[in-house]
Amino acid sequence: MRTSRTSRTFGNLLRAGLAGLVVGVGLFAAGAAPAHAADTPLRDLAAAQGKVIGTAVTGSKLTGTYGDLAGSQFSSLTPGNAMKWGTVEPTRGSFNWTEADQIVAFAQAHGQQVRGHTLVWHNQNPSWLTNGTWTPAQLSSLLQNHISTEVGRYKGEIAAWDVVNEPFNEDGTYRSTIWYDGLGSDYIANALTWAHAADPNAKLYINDYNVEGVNAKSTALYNLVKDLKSRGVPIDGVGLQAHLILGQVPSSLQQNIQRFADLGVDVAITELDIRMALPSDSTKLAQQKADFKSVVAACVAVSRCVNVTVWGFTDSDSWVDSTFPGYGAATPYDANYAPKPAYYGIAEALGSTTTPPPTGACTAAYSVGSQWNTGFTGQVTISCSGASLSSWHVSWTYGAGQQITQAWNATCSQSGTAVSCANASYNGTVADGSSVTFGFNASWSGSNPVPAVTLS
Ligand code: G2I
Repeated sequence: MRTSRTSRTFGNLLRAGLAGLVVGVGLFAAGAAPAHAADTPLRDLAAAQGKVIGTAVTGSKLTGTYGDLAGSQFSSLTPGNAMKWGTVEPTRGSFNWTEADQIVAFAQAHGQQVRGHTLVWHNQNPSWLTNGTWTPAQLSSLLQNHISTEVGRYKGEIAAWDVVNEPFNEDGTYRSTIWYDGLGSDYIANALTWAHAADPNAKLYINDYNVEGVNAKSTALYNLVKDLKSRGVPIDGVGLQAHLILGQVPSSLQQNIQRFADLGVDVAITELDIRMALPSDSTKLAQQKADFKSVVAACVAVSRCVNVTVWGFTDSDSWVDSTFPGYGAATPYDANYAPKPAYYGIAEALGSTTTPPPTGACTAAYSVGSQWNTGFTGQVTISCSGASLSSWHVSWTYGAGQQITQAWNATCSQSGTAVSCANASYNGTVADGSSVTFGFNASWSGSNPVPAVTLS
C-alpha cells in the first residue's frame, strides 16, 4: 500500500522552505516528512551542547520512516529488548544475536553510538535460567559467562553498557532477585568487573527507575556508587531511566544528577518517556513539552550528564500503552511520525531557536487499497492530534486520468482532474486524538500514482 500524507496546521504559517506549498487561506499543506526536514536534527543540536541524544529501537522496524527518523534524529541507539538475556540465549548454549547485530550495524551505518541494555536484570531472563536450581557457584559462573560472551561479542562496538538494571526496591533496600538472593549484593561489583574485563573501553552503568529525584532509592544508588568507587570497582555511570508521568518531573532532578556527577561518574537519562491519561489534547501536549524540556535542560546543565535517551521515539513503539491501560502518548512523535510539541521541547532544551510549529494538527492520508486491471479502491483518513475539526474537505488532482465512480462516508465530486470530497452529515467532527476515514472506487489505466492531498 502506498500512502501520501498532507498536513494542515493552524497558526504559524511561515516555516522555512514551505512558502511554495502554501495553499488556501490561512492554511498550509505540506508532506509531513518535508515539513519536519526543515528542523535541525536533535542529534546536531545535542552535539553542539556536547551531548548525545538517543532512542530505544526495535530492530525489525528500522526501515521506512521509522528508520529514517531513528537514523537522522538520534546519535545513540539502545536496543529495547534485543540484548536482554532472554532474547540472546533463549535456550541454554543457543544464541540469537540477529536483532542485536542488526541494530549495531544500523547504528554504525548512521554514525551512532550503541548503549547496550542490559546484562544483569530480574526480568526477561530465559526460563531455563529462572526455572533452574543453581548453587551460588553455578549461578556466579552462569552470570560471568553471560557477561563475558555478550560484552565480548560486541567489544569495541558498545559505548556504554547498562550492566546492572533495577537492583533496588523503592525504599532503597536491595531487590530480591535471582542474583541478589543467590549471590548477595556482591553480584553487582562482580558483574561490573567481568564486563570491564570483556571490554575495557565500554562505559559501565547501573540503571534504575524512580531514581530521578533525590529520594530513598536514589540515595541507595548514590551510596552504592560511592562504595564501588572507593573499592576500585569499575563503575563509570548511573542511568536514570525517567519513565515519568505528565506534570511530575521531580524538582530535584538536576540536583540529583549533580550529586552523582560530583561522585566522579557520568549520568545518562536512559529511558525517558512521559505518559499521560488518554486521549491527549493540546493542553496535555503543551505540559508534556514543558516536561521533556525540563528533563533535557537538567542534563544540559550538568557537564557529566552525557546522554538523554527516549524509550521509543514514536507513540506507536512504546511499552507504556500496554503496561498502563488508559495511558500513553508518552514519546516525542505521534503514531504517524509527526513531531509532537514534546519534540520541540527537547529541541529547545538543546538550544534550538527555531520557532516550533503550532501545537495542533489534523492530517489527511490517501492510500490505495485493492487495485485491479481497470479499477481500484482508495481511502483517505483524516486524523487529528492536538487539534480537532467540525467539518472537513479534502481535495486532490488526478494527473493520470483516474476517475472517481463512487464514494462512501463522504460526498465526492470530480471535475476534470480535480477531485473534491466533503464530510457526510454524520462524520464532520474529528475529535482531538481521533480519525475519520472515507472510501471510494475509481477507474484507472496506464498508471495510478498516489496524489498529494490537501485538507481544508
Ligand atoms: O518496562 C519498561 C522498561 C523499564 N526499564 C528496563 C527496560 O528494559 C524496560 O523495557 C521494556 C521494553 O520496552 C518492553 O518492550 O521491557 C519490557 C519487559 O519488561 C518489554 O516488554 C516486553 C513484553 O513484556 C513482552 O511480552 C514482549 O514479547 O516486550 C517484548 C517484546 O516486544
